[in-house]
Amino acid sequence: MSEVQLLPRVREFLAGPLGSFVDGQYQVEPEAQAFEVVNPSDAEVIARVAEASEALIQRAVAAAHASFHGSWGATSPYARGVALNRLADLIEANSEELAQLESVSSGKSIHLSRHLELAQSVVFLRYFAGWATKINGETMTPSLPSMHGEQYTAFTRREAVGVVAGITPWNFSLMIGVWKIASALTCGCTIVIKPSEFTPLSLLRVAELAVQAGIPAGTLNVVNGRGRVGQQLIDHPQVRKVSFTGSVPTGVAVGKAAMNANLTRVTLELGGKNPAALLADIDVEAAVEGILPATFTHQGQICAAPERLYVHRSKLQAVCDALKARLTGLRAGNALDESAQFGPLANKTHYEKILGCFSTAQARQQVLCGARALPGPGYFVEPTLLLAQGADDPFLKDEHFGPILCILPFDDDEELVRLMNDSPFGLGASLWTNDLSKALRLIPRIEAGTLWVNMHTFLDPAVPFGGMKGSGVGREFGSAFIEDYTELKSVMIRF
Ligand code: TXE
Repeated sequence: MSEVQLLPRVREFLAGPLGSFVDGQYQVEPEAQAFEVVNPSDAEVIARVAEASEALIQRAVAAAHASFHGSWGATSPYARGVALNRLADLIEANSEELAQLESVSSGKSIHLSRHLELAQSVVFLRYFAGWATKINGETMTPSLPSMHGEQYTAFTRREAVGVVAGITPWNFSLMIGVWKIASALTCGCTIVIKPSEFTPLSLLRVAELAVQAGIPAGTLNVVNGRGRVGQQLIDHPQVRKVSFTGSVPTGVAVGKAAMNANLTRVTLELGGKNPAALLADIDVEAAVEGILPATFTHQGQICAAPERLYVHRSKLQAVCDALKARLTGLRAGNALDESAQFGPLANKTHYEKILGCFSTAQARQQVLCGARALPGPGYFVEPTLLLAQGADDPFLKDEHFGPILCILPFDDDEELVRLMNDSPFGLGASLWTNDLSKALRLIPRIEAGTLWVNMHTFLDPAVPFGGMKGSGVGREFGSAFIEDYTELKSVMIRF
């Protein structure tokens, strides 16, 4: 077992004191209530973080508002791009420290923290930095009748919405936070971001690096705490937009609160119940090779990951055998253990939820493999395969957000489309086939914001991402994000 040793500066950071990062500096209110950060790999408390008071939240929004109407608002698009690229460089230069902070608080393997979360955060930042000088309006010629020889012209302007409240979940706290920070700042907005109380650490360091990158104090603020802090952010009259990523129930509550707070703009990236479909012509080994990491990376705690697997009946047995063979015997280990093949669930609450799912599956006798807790002080469970007991099986309906894949056979394409769309969610879906014509005919019929073919779960900054139906409102990435962080102003001129 080769466990990575924490860097001295990581140990020093964890020792605190820790709280929030507001107006260019750490702010730890001595009288504040502190909450504990637990390492999911061994259930040990690794840090204590002071929860932001309402007064500190007010100061954070005031600082963001001042920077929006001051230094950041006066920063040219080119200079915004330069600053974001400098932040990307600093995150890259400090990536090992940030990766360790993510792994000890979220249970993500150190490989995943390094090579996906940190590496991709830098890629996303540089992508968004490139947009800073390309956020434009259009000119148009009105067809108004000229009564006395007058003429008309018109144009649109894309104007930054203002102070953004970002609220993020615990699964990829740094990367999802960076998505919101980069989107907001490249458009000229400023941001107050509230990480999940389970993973409050890495974004504090990102805020500190932003100051080193020359991003003016108050432009990027981090306030830590539980849902109450998020709620107070949304209610603040100077918050013009909320960008939320998290569960469906919380997302609905956030959306309602935003509407009640003077119709604050809101984008919601919520959960899903993502289907993957293996068609009759698949190569079983190749398809299993793709489905396994898509489903079980980060112990299934990825919103876009497949939780339902529809397999053509002719391939069902071969697929089940191949999946079981690959999953049985994976070596679970500490998130800092570079040789571990499987890590812990992110927190005790989620661990207990997943154990409840296992009990249900065992009682229904649908377990093909796994469905047990693993020994050890941390929150470890077995990767699990279930056989659905019909199309209405609850494991095909409810999001569990864990290492559980539920399999159901299908016989023809019409049945497959019905099964894949039979869900209140519509975040992602995938088709696995070598029949391009069939894939292209099925793509328009599947209700999902992202449709992967012979792949699943991968994201790219150039490709918009977001949910249909109950999986969210709005899109991130690509050029789609601009709509959500700017107001479109129309100007008409008579001359
Ligand atoms: O979410 P929660 P979690 C989803 C995933 C899973 C969930 C896991 O499907 O369901 O996120 O993350 C704050 N007002 N996605 O458990 O509980 C809370 O403090 C304002 C989908 O963290 O919803 C935390 O910071 N804020 C996603 C954040 O909301 C409130 C990708 C999320 O908490 C609040 C990743 C309130 N009333 C995970 N209550 C995607 N689609 O991209 C809580 N919070």
